[in-house]
Amino acid sequence: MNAAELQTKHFATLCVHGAGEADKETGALNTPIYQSSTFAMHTAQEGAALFAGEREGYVYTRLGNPTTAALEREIAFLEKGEKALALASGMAAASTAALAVVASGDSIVASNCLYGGTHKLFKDLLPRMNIEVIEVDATDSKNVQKAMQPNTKLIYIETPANPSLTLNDIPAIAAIAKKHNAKLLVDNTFATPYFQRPLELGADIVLHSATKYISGHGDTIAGILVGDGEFIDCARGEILRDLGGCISPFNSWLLLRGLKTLPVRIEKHAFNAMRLAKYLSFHPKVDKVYYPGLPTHPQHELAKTQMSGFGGIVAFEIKGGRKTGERFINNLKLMTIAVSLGDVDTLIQMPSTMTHSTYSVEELAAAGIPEGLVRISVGIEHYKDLLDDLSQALAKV
Ligand code: LCS
Repeated sequence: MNAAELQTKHFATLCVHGAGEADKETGALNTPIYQSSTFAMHTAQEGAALFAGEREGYVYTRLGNPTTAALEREIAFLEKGEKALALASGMAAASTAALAVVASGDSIVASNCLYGGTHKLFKDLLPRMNIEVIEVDATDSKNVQKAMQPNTKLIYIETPANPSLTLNDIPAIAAIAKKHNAKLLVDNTFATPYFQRPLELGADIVLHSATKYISGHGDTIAGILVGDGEFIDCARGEILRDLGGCISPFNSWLLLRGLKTLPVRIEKHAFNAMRLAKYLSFHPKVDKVYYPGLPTHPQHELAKTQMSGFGGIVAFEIKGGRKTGERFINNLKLMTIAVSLGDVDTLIQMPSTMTHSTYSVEELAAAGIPEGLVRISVGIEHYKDLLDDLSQALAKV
């Protein structure tokens, strides 16, 4: 089936069938791993034409690779974008995207609740390059509007956000970006294109830490950007080319494999997450549960309009705060204490001292991340075994 016909099919079918292209030479249904750093040229003139951009083709894997290109075609297809760029990590994607859009003297308006690594990039490295980052509570789009400056070129949000699970209104913020001639980037790591497609909602750029649900198995670090041709060509040709954060062909292949099972995995993650969220919300030792699928979530209505499911991450506050939270975590038997998320295994951690330890006490408070918050990346085990583990560990605190 060709790509145009496939576009009329359901998302799960698109994931399995990819962008509709079997290997032209061999018919191999799975894209081979082109584990080659360089590509032979037939003549010196061909090499010159490739470097001059007068001819298309592979030159060197930092600049492009057939396995990576298959991944990029597929993710662009799933996110409904023109082009995609795969990179070595989500952070390589974040820094590459920022530098493709802003330069010294420009500013970025960003959500004040982002993955701790992205927050650090915005707080430390970009300001050293004379790029100002203004962080606001983007759960209220009016704060984004108020923060916009004449030199603002990029709005950067994460929805649902890590780890507070707060949402940002993508269409409303896209309208602000458009009015100010800025680009809107949405980190779509938590939702995946299965539950949310920001480009269809007006965003300009989508970012993934593909380390998470796209890989799905906890065996790869990778990042992806999706956007229009001009942006992706700039990100590849002017930023990745110089900074060098390219993905390996093997990791691209792992992501291609991961994408095939994304729909079944994410459905199961979300099914399990809802059960854990409900259980925790009735538990006497739990103060508050953060999950966009619960009607008590302050943006549950927004979640229903811009997402088609609520994802696999649940956070909660245990009565007694950080010390009790630590004791609870230490008593778990099945869940693994680990950062990262989106793996088939359930992973649990405390953002304030781990993934978001780059935040100051004041920044944690502004971002709505209590010191004792516990974040669970709910895996695809049987949910009853996960509930049993929560129950026995909560009984011990
Ligand atoms: N964006 C989000 C939403 C993330 O959660 C992460 C990593 C990144 C970007 C960066 O991606 P990476 O370079 O790690 O592929 N989040 C992590 C987390 O919550 N625990 O460990 C890493």
